[in-house]
Order: sequence, then C-alpha cells, then structure tokens
Amino acid sequence: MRQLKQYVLPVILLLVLFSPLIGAIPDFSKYYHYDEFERMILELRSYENVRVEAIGKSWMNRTIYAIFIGNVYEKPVVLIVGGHHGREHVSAQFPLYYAYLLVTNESQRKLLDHYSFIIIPLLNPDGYEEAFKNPWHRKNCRPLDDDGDGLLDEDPPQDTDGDGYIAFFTNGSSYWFEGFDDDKDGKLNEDWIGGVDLNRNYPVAWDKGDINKFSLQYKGPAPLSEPETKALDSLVKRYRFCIVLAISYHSGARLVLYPWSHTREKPPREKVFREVCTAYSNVTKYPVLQSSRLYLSFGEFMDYMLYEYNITSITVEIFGRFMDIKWHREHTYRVDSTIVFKHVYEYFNPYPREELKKVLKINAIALKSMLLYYTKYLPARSPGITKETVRRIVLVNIVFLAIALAVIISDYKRYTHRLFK
Ligand SMILES: [Ca+2]
Ligand SMILES: [Ca+2]
Ligand SMILES: [Ca+2]
Ligand SMILES: [Ca+2]
Ligand SMILES: [Zn+2]
Repeated sequence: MRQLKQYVLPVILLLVLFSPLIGAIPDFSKYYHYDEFERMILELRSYENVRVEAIGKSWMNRTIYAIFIGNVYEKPVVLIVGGHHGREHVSAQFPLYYAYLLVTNESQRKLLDHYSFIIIPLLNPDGYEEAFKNPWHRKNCRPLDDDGDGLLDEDPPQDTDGDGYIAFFTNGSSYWFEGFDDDKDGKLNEDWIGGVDLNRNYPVAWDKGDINKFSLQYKGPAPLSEPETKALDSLVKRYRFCIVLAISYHSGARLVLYPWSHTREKPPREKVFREVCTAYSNVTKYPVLQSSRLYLSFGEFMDYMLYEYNITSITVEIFGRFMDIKWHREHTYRVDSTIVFKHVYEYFNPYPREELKKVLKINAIALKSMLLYYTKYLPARSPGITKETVRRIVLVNIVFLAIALAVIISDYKRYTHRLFK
C-alpha cells in the first residue's frame, strides 16, 4: 500500500502537466515553416468527420492539401482558399486555424448542421516558404528567366547587413532592393526566385493580364499553366455542383471584396453579394467594396469561380497596412536623400502573439456569422433516403396493410353472413 502511495503524487503531477496537451489545438499565435504547417494539416486526420487529401504538387514538389470537413454530398459545401500569395502568411494561417475551430469549438461546430467544408489553407507552399527568406515574395516558384539572359532565378534580393530584413530603397526617381549582384552583371536583383502570380493565372480576362515576367503580377505563359492553380481548378470541377460559397483569403488590406475584379460592371445577384459581405463586415468593420473599385485585376480566382462555375464567391483581405498612414510613417526611414522601408512582412501579417490572435479570432466570429446569415440562400434540398425514412415507410405500410386486412376480414364476414342468412 505504501509502495503504491509513492506513485500517486508523480502520476497526478504528470497528468496536470500534460492535461493542456490533451485535445488542445496547435498554437496559432505564431507562424510556421511549411514542414510544420503540413504536419498541422495532417494532424486534423485524427478528428472525426475530417479527411485530408493531397490535391497536387507545387513546382518545388511540396504537397498542396485540401481538408474536407463533414459529408460534402449531404451538406452544401463552403470552399475556403488561402495562401495564393507567398508573403501573405496570415491568409494561410486563418483557414487552417478555422479548420481546427470547426472540429473543436462547440459554437463553430454548429455550422456543420448546415454546411460541409473544403479548405485549402495553402495553395502556394513554395511562395510561402520563400517569403521567410524574402518577405517581398508574392508569386509561386516556377523557375523563370525574368531578364532573358538564359539563367534562371540567378539574382534574388538578400539581407546583406544581417538585420533580419530585406530593405526597399527609393530616391524618388528609381527604386531598388537590398541584395548582392549575384551574377556580377552590373544589375541588382534582376531575376528573383520564380514565378507566376497565381491570382492572375485563371482563365477569366486572362489575356488582359501582365506579361512582364519581372512584374509581381506576371500572369504566366497560359491560363492555368501552373500546377497550383490547376490542382485547385480540378478540385472545384469535381465538386462544382456542391459548392454554394467560395471565400478566398488574402492580406495586405482590411477589406471584404466581391466580384467583379476584371470589370467595373455589376456582378449578377449584386444584392446577395453585398448582403453576404456586409454580414462579415458587421463583425470586423472592414469596408465592403466591389473588387474592381480598388483596382482592376485579370485572371483572378474569385472572378473565375463566378464566371466559370456560377459560384457565389468573395475575397477577404484579412489584415494589412494598406492606407495606414500612421504605421507607414513609423516604419519608413530617411537616410540622406534615400527613403528606406523594411517592414514588409508586418505590412502583410499581424505581429505574432496578441495581434495575430486577435485578427484570427475576430475573423472566425465574422465568418461564422456570415455563414449563418447565408443559410437563407441555401437551396432547398430533398433530404435523400435515410434509415429513418425507410423505417417510417415500412411502418406506414404495416399500418395500411393491417387496416386493409381488417376491412377484408370484416367484409368477408359481412358477405358470408349475408350469403348464408
Ligand atoms: Ca535570368
Ligand atoms: Ca525569376
Ligand atoms: Ca537587411
Ligand atoms: Ca545581377
Ligand atoms: Zn494576395
């Protein structure tokens, strides 16, 4: 007995120490490299009603995942896509965080009564990983000879002074980035790693897109030329008739956008679009705007969903310093006649810990509230034949049979009675 007692205290201590780990979700208040991010995606497989599918590979052979929550053939599907753009880390963090909420948070789980979900948190894993080295990186990593010298990606920018930032310089007439002239051709940073802007690569007004390979908005050699956009498109093709709403997450600003991006014309069902966006905006206070009112963009995902598949689709710019004059002033320096800006990562992504937590939380509340609002637009569906329906049909048939039998018997009795009377 005494021997047993000496184990009690250590066991209790261990249980107390590790209890927060049991059923806990990952720490989303910091950012993760791709390998860890991938591990967090795969860990979702241990939850009920969750399936994780590899839908394709990036140029650098990283896997692109889709997370399925609930039964997509039973409940209308909400499609959520993040991480189109490398440096917009929070735009990938949020969809993964939200996937965890849908399976662990009581209040969010109620949405599964109305919807199922397909979540692609990170469409551009190469760009995402590259942005840890070069936080200006937006495109994918298709090997691309930007300057036409026959060499691929030979001169990206670097942090030459080791302060952890890649600075941007401008003197009013020209601009340049921090880095070495890697190929010693006298030009600085003229051929970055990659790439194609995935959110300009879809076949909607694609021909009007940017053909300059060095441009951050380079549209690619052909519509859907990239393995990343192709993977997403074939997934959407498979479930096009189940998807009732598509939400694309980006960062750089705080806005809720609706189509079109490629024209200033009104989209079909503009009223619904405005209502849905407003339901989100009521929580976050982000302004609601038609995307093209901000600027025109061609070959864009949200437009493609509506144009090609008639899927109601919106874009949420989840966080950013766009138009934040005060922040810009605080993060811009002047050295002689040169203006220096370093904090591009913080422009696109909230600071780790408190600020990041706050952004994720408020957007999760906004998304839930928008989805609850949107239930009124869900198509009326036949519930299909369930076990319960079969049980009821059998029961009703038994009752009818019993009545019929009773009638026949009583009729027979009456008949025979009359016959032999
Ligand atoms: Ca080159
Ligand atoms: Ca390049
Ligand atoms: Ca530096
Ligand atoms: Ca060079
Ligand atoms: Zn973006």
